[in-house]
Parts: sequence; structure tokens; C-alpha cells
Amino acid sequence: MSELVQLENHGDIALVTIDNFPVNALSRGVAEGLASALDRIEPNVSSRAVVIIGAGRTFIAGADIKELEEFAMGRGSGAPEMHSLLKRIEDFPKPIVMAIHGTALGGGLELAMAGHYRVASPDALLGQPEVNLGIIPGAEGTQRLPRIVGIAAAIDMCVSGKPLKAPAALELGLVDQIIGTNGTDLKDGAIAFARKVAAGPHSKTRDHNEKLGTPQQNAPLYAAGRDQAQRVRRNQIAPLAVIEAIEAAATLPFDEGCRKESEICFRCMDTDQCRALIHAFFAERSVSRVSGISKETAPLEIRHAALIGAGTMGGGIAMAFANAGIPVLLKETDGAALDRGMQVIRKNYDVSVQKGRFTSEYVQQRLALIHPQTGYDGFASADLIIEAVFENMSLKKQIFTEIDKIANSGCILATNTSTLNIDEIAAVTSRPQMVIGTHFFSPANIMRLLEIVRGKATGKIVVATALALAKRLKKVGVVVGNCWGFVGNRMMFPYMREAQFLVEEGTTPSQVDKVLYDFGMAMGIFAVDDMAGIDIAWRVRQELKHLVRPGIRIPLVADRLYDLGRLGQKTGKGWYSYGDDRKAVADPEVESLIEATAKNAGIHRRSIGNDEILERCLYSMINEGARILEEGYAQRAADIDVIYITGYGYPAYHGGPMWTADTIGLAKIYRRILEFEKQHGELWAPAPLLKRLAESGGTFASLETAIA
Ligand code: 3H9
Repeated sequence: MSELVQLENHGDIALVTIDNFPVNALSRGVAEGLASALDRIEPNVSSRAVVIIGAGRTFIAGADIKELEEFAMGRGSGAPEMHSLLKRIEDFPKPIVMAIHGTALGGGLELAMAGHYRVASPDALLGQPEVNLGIIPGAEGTQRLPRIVGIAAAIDMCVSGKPLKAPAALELGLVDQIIGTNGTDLKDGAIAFARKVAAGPHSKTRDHNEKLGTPQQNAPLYAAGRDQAQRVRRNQIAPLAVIEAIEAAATLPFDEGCRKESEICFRCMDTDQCRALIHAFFAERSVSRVSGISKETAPLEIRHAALIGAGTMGGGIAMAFANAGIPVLLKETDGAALDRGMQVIRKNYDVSVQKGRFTSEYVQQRLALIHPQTGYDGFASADLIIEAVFENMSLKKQIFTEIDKIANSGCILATNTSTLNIDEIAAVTSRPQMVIGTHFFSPANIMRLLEIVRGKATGKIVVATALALAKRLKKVGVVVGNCWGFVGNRMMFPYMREAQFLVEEGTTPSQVDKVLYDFGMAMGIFAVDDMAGIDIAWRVRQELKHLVRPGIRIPLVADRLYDLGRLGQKTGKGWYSYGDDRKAVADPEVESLIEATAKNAGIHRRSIGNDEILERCLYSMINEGARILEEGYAQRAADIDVIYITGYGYPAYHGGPMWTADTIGLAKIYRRILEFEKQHGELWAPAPLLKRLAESGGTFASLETAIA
């Protein structure tokens, strides 16, 4: 018997336990173990029914994604052949009860649906999240799920990838009974359930065709599904492909439908989107492995936090803490600013209630955790103080000098700077080892990224605490080194620079934004600038002026917009104009301004194609990413990818900028950068690391450096 699958007899019930830490992934070994357990149970006359359950915290969280990755990358044979195992389960002469706790996802739910009954603990989650990996359910899920829940619910589950909670699954017939509401243990309850059904007849899911609907009934469901796929998963292949497979369930006999599903699944697996999404899955999980921080580095406990600044960032951060149940003091300089900040917080919570995200009771509890104040009362007992005022070094230094005196000796002092030097800020305190950068992204209560900036003196425990805090706030913490703009904004700078040069040279903000949006960015860069505020970027430029070398070309139009008071969405005008509906509309005034500015500067204007726009925006970013990696400010290329996917709206199905670069081919990018260098000068000098990798046939993914 395999170590991954154990078999015990509980009287007349055979109990099969899958034990493949940490999430009981349905690997080759698990599939083989299950088959051999069934081989032993079948001839055993004293076993009348079977319960299959997961050890540890979950049922089966899906196929082993490592095996899928090997296959998608052309290195292995992939997930185990599941069809014969599923057939064996469904045709088994004794009833099989699947006992689900934690998650039954992907192949886990597919296996469960081949069983004759499913019981679940009240908090179990059941879903087909394969689209998140760029594939479709490949173990007969698209054929069994519609037979159990109907076409509409199957489309919704497979296109959204969102799991159902056990009570909703019960309503749809995906679960037969919930066990545990009265304190019964799932295993005991499932065994009792199996005993009850042991004598009766048990049917096969594949034989249930009654929920499959008629072509007339289904046509609008497929159309709505395709619409949903294009809306929520723009540009992606798998969500549309999964509808094709579900259509096959309704039109073909079961076995033929399964063959069609396999064909579609293999087609999806052989796409750049699938490879990129699998990369993104593992990348997000690898960021918590930080060089020099071992599992033994125990984080400090954050029981009380304090925040300075109740503006857009401070307010969002306060909400993130309150949502995680951490009480937070929120300080502003005067009552009016504090009231404004609290009003925004209340308004944001009201919107969440209107959208059904939170209940009013939940919101009241969260608001009670935020304590608005104009002084430093209570700061002495905070475990963490975060400064979130605007980007001005002298103001930040003044605040850190003050809080260093008030805070207790074990308190971490963090700055929410997006660009400034952490070491310079830490140097004004008596505890540089306790100072760290926590760069939140706006809106901070929503955006998942937390860039954790490690200064020269920042202690390991402080870094470990920031990583643990990110998890608690339901964010993805990525540790980066202390350089200008850190990782995200440092790469954003050349990206924005090229976008602006492109408009000066002849294109328009709308054309640039459309190219970026069509590539998959959540928003075009000019639309982002308008949302963030033209004044915010202007302020950063003022702090940066001393770093700009004389004679180097700099973008000119953004400063003109600032001078004209076109500060973006907040003033109704920026790169675009905005009406009440906040929709960006191209503005002839901006186009004239761009033309006049270019003329004054002697810039020759020409027609620019979409390929050049995309290449200059992406490659400038990638080139900077290569410098960051080489200088050790990011530990691995995947960290940069996670930063861009979770904080900058980069499409996960392109894997992040460094993964995109590997996919395009570094040699090709290097050659193009050399051409840009010839045309535009030294700003396009290729990063030495890019040159080296391009010449040696290497990739960013194969590198791993230590944080500076
Ligand atoms: C599929 O099933 C295809 C079939 O249709 C076709 C079959 C033929 N495989 O996320 P966490 C690892 S596609 C391998 O930090 P959480 C993960 O890398 C699959 N490894 O925990 C991490 O490792 P490490 C469909 C997996 O509590 C550790 O487990 N299923 C898998 O925050 C802990 O993970 C999915 O897409 C896996 N399937 O969240 C579900 N899953 O510690 C994917 C996890 O070394 N998984 N690992 O970094 C998840 O959504 C979350 O992991 C889960 C737990 C919700 C389960």
C-alpha cells in the first residue's frame, strides 16, 4: 500500500485516507495508491461501503500543479491518467462516499464527483479553479459537473474559478449532506452515512442527463458564459475553452464528451498563457522564502498598530488593519483633515455594504477598531507605527525623530514611502534595526501587494514580522532592497518615460493606453497617472531632481499639465478629460499641448505603430528589471513578476514582465534594445545582465540572487 494512501477497516466500512502533505494534491502516487486501495477493498466481503477522506487540513486541492508544470514546460508526462481511476470509482460495486473538508478543488472535485455520494464539513469549499492556471478541468469535470449542478451553475463555477461553500454546494446537489454543524466529526459522520447507504442502490453521475437541458435552453447560457469570460477574464483562452467542453457534455455521449474535454485541456496546456499562469501560481508562493530569513526567525506579535496620516494611503492602510482585526490609532495634524479622512473611510465601507461585500454589523465592528486622533496618545503602546504622509524626505525625517522618542523600544517604525531612501530615514532614529519600508498600493484596503523594503540595518526579525503581517492583512509581501523607487516604481519610471516620449514623438495618450490595455494591463499608463494624481508624480520628480544628469532627455508634458492644474481625475482633467461618469475622454487641448511642447523642444513627430509602442513600454521596464536583479534589489525574477501582477495590474497570463521577457526571448529583446539605443541614446543602454543572458541563451527565471 502506498504511503500516500492508507486503508483501514471500520467494521463493515473501508476508510481510505489520502495523506499527501500539504494539500493532498492528486499526484501520480496518490492516484496509484487509490487504485490499489480499491483493488484490496473489492474482494473483501466484510467491506460494504467505502469512505475516501483527506488527512490534515484538506480533502484534495487538485492535481499536483508541479506535475502539470513539468508537462506544460515539456519536461514530464504530466498529471496521472485519471480516466481509468474515475471509471473504477464510478463502476465500483460498493458505494463510495467522499468526505470533504478544507478544499475539494480541480482534480479533487472531479474525483469526488465520480464517487456515489459527497458529504462535507460546513466550511468546506468545492470548486473548479483550473482557469486560474490557464487550463480547463481535465479529469471529466466538465462532463460530470453539469450533470450534477446544471449547465448555468457549471459554466459559472468553471469560468469564474470561484469555489462554492458547502451550504451552496448542498443546494445545488453537489453535496448530499453537511456533517459537523452539531459537532459531529467528519470521519465518524461519513462512516455513519456510508453505513446507511451501503445496502441501497447507488447511481453513477455519468448516467444523470436530466439537468443537461436542450439546445434552445442552453444557447443563451453559453452566450452569457462567453460574455462573462470576456468581461472577467479578458483575453484569456481557457475560460472560453471550458464553455466549449461543457457544450460537449450537453451534446455528446459521456465518453465522447470526455474525449473532447481531454483534447481541449491538452490544447490549453500547450499555451504561453498556461505556462505563465502556472509560473504566477508558484511565484506568489515563493516570495515568502527570503534569503537570510529562516523559518526559525520568529516574527514579533502585532497587537496594536498606529498610523500617521489619514490621507488616501493612511485611510486605506487603517482599513486593511481593521479588516484583519488589528486595532489601529489614526493620527492627523488637525481635526479637519482627520474628519475628511474618516469620512472617506466610512464612505468606502458604505460602498462595500451596498455591494454586499460586508454586512453593516461587520463594518461597525471594523470602524470601532480605528481610533482617529490628532495627538500621539497611545502611540507608546503600539507594536508598529506606520508613517503614511506625502513623499517629502524632510517631513518624514521630522516624523521619525518624533516617533522614535515616543515609541516603546520593541516597536517597529515603518514608512509607507514609495521611493525615498529608507536608510536616510532610519538614520534619524536611535533604532535603525527596527526601521523598515512598508509600501502599500492604493487603494490599500484592496490591493494585494505589500512591497517590504529592507534597509541596510533592518533586523531579520523585523523583516519576518513584516512578512507575517502581510499574510495577516491578506496581502502578498515581497521583500525588496533599498534603491530609488524600490522595485515597482523604479521599473515604472522608464515605462512612464517611454510612454511620454512616444506621445511627444507623434502618438497620443489614448493610442498608447489602448495598446497597453489590449496587451492585458488593467489600465493604460496615462489613465493610471490620472488616477494616482499628476501632482503625486510631480512631487516625486521634485525629490528626484538632484539625481537627474544634465543633458539627459526628460519627458516634458507632465510638468505642463501640473502647471495648468490638470491634476488627473481629482480635477476632472489630466491626460484625459473626465465627466461625471469618470470615463476618460481624449482631450484636444492635451493633444495641442503635446504638439506645441514637442515643437518647442525640436522633437520630430511621426506616425508610430502599435508594435513599437508595446516594445518601448515593455522593454524599458524589463531592462530596468534586469538591472534591479543584477544589483540584488530583488531576490529573484519571480519576485518582480509578483510585484507587477499584484500591484501594477500586469496580466498574470503574461506571467509578469520578467516572465514575458523569457517567453519573448532575451536575445530578441536585447537586439531591439540595441536598436533603440542607436535611435534614442544612452537611456536605452542594455543592462549588463540582459546582455549576458541574451548572449548565453539564458533566462531570468534561472537566476536567483540575494537581496542587497
Ligand atoms: C487540476 O486539478 C487539473 C485537473 O482538472 C486535471 C487533472 C488531470 N499542487 O497556497 P498555499 C502547495 S489543476 C501542488 O500557500 P493556502 C503550494 O505550492 C489544480 N502543490 O496554502 C504551497 O507549497 P509551498 C486545481 C500545491 O492555505 C503549499 O501547497 N487546484 C497545490 O494559502 C501551500 O499552499 C488548484 O488550483 C497543488 N494543487 O491555500 C488549487 N496546491 O509551501 C491550488 C497548493 O512549498 N491551490 N500547493 O510554497 C490553492 O488554491 C491553495 O494552495 C489552497 C491552500 C487554497 C489549496
